[in-house]
Amino acid sequence: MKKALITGITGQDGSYLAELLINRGYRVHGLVRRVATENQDHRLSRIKGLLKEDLITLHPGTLENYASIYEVVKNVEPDEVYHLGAQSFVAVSFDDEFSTFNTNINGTHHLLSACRTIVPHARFYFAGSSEMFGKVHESPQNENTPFHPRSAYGISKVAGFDLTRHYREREDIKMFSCSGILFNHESPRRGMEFVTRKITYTAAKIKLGLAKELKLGNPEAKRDWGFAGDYVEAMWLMLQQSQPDDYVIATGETHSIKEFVEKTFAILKLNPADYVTYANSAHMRPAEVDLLVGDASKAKTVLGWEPKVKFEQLVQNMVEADMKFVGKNRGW
Ligand code: NDP
Ligand code: GDR
Repeated sequence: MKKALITGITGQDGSYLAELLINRGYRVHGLVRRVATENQDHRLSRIKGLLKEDLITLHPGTLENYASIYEVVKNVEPDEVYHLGAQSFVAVSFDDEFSTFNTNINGTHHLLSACRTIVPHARFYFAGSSEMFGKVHESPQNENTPFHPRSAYGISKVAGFDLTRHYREREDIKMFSCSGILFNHESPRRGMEFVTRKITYTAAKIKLGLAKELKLGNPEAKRDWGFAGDYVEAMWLMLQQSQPDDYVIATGETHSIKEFVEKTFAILKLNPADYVTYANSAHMRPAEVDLLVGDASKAKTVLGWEPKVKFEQLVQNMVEADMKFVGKNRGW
């Protein structure tokens, strides 16, 4: 039985990826921060079902600490490593550059270095991001588009991407290490701080009479939004190829924040003008990425990957899930 190690297993992507790997017959191990185990209903909520059925093994550790990463890799001896753990909120990276770099750059270096020493033949996936394109040099963006990050988060992902490629290209290491350059992907399991989930969750609360307003930042920012369940499949496919490489994963469609709001409120038969305000200073970014849209034709040709869920369906699924979620937790 193949063994996979996932960092970031408690997050949105980690939970979908764990399910996919279990279904494909892997024994799945996950790195978790000790604090996550203190309250099972909070940080472990996305993988609660898997834990109950004893389908995954959790290992305490933090990305910032080489010794703890080394121990986990030594104990698991994984065949495949999916490095998803990160300070993943772009907005926070403007306020806290240091911990973003520490977790995202050092964390990636620690894991690559431990794998190189203990399991040099393991296959390694790094969670790169469309934020690496930042102030885009062309549209749509593909694997050859130059990087121009606009946040500490974006800079940290460029560093992680370069480290991953370096470990692949160094003649004395030659690791099977790949980066996915993933554009935004969402789901009912998306963290509440990200704009899509903030919109669907708050709109559901408004519909059920539990909230009165939704305050947002830049309405004109555009994103290429896909479904997380589709995107974790691409991660797995990258590690099943005969050669390691990097791939853009995207839908090729772009929509503004305002469009996402309008679609959500239309589904709920509400008028957004009655509830939504924009340009709230707390949610504006000091450097914005205005138009991100990906060209995933390499992934289609080489991996045979295509997104199944597109914008309209994604919004519909998230709204329906949040109506159930808010309804169930009424009074929170
Ligand atoms: P989430 O924010 O949902 O999950 C982040 C995960 O990282 C959590 O499990 C979190 O653990 C873990 N983590 C954070 N800091 C540390 C640390 N110091 N040590 C160990 N673990 C840590 O992210 P997503 O699932 O959405 O994204 C997965 C990865 O893909 C991230 O690297 C993200 O940057 C990247 N990405 C995401 C995209 C998206 O649209 N979702 C697009 C492109 C890239 P805890 O539960 O303890 O906080
Ligand atoms: P992003 O996602 O920064 O693209 O990073 P987020 O949902 O936070 O922002 C998307 C866009 O929405 C605008 N926006 C707001 N954003 C938030 N969070 N809250 C608001 O109230 C709000 N109002 C407007 C933002 O300015 C931005 O333009 C996500 C993360 O998953 C990263 O880890 C990942 O690498 C990238 O996607 C690709």
